[in-house]
Amino acid sequence: MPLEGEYVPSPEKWVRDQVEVYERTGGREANTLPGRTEPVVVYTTRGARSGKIRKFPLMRVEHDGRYGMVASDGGAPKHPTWYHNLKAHPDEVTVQDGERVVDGVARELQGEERAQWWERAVAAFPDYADYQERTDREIPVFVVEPRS
Ligand code: F42
Repeated sequence: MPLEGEYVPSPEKWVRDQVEVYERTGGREANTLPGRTEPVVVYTTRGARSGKIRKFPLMRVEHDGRYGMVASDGGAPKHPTWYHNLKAHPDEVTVQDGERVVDGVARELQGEERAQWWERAVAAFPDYADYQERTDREIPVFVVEPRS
């Protein structure tokens, strides 16, 4: 079930355009990071304060039907806003992977489990390792598990 509420597109034009084309074409277009070959998926979450619907692409980190979300924001000094939104509403997340849309529950990972998903993330998108070098914060990683 899609999340209900008012959708507010990202203030970043490249992000909102990618979401719009990806959703419109079922992931046949706008399905990589611009200028790269690695695939993306599109997440839908709820704003922590506004309660409004937020959508954004992340690199596709998939394993056995579960999805890893890496809050790298290119190695920025602060966590992206969606990190806080997801912590506030972990049970309101969908992931669109091509034409497949999965309702899930997100969980921030720690320790061994984070290390395992971090390895998968870097295998999917090697630049994550450079992003970690650029910032003092430990880049958060979530797993999204489909609702049964
Ligand atoms: N970002 C990543 O972190 N990791 C990736 O792997 C990644 C890949 C990627 C691929 C393609 C692409 O187009 C973008 C990609 N990005 C990736 C960028 C990602 O999509 C996000 O744009 C980025 O992580 C920044 O996330 P952000 O949530 O900080 O976005 C900002 C620009 C934003 O949307 N700000 C809104 C605003 O209006 O300022 C936030 C609004 C919001 O969520 N408000 C909350 C609410 O309740 O509604 C309250 C906020 C509060 O202050 O409490």
